[in-house]
Amino acid sequence: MNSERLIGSPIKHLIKPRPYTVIVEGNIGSGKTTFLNYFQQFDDVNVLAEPVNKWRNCNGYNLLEKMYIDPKKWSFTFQSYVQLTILQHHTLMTRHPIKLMERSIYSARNCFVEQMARTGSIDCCSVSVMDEWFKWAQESCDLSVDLIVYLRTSPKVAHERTLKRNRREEQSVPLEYFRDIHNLHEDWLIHNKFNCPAPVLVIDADLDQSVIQKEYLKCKAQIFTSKS
Ligand code: DGT
Repeated sequence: MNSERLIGSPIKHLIKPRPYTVIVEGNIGSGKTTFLNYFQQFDDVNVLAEPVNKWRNCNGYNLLEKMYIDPKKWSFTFQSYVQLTILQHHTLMTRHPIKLMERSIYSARNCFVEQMARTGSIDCCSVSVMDEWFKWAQESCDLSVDLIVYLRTSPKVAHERTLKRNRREEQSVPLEYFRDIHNLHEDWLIHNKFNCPAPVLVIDADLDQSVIQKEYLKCKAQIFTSKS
């Protein structure tokens, strides 16, 4: 291809047809990782776990920890990095017919940035900058999604599971924060208060590990049927 013709071309015109794309959403501790792990066994599925380890080590800086310790100072920096690393997943090419992603640029904006804005951890100017990046990304890249799997938990269950798993940075995150993040997921995925990029499949993720496998099977059936 003539390289001159690439100048100024939106990235999305250079991208090959994308796979059937599923994003897995839900509160912190709702069981997204377990859900993704279940799908690792299928050859047709490319599973992209959330880049939380990158957020804990960005060239030696633990941005997740900084954000929780001093949200006013670090929220913008943290969210900028979240947005970058999640965009990398959205735009990642794959030979697999199905791409399964943990979280998305949509939950980063509608749930986390929104919570920060409402509680004053991030100022309006910073939100505007995030939104300009968001708009540019939507116009320039193919961020389409075919299905959203919502692992719906009560905030209390999500909070208890998070305490139990003992990720150091999250130990002092209060139940109130889980309520805020839960309510924003509900506003987005159940009450349609924000733009929702795909149909939503809701799973009762309060269910115990021993029972939830049946829910995974239903979900698997829907994903594999829809993609063909
Ligand atoms: P799981 O498997 O459902 O327990 O999922 P987690 O809790 O490992 O993953 P997730 O995405 O709910 O959260 C990882 C950590 O990163 C958690 O402390 C919340 C935080 N986090 C994730 N995405 C964002 C974001 O866009 N902004 C903010 N402020 N925090 C985020």
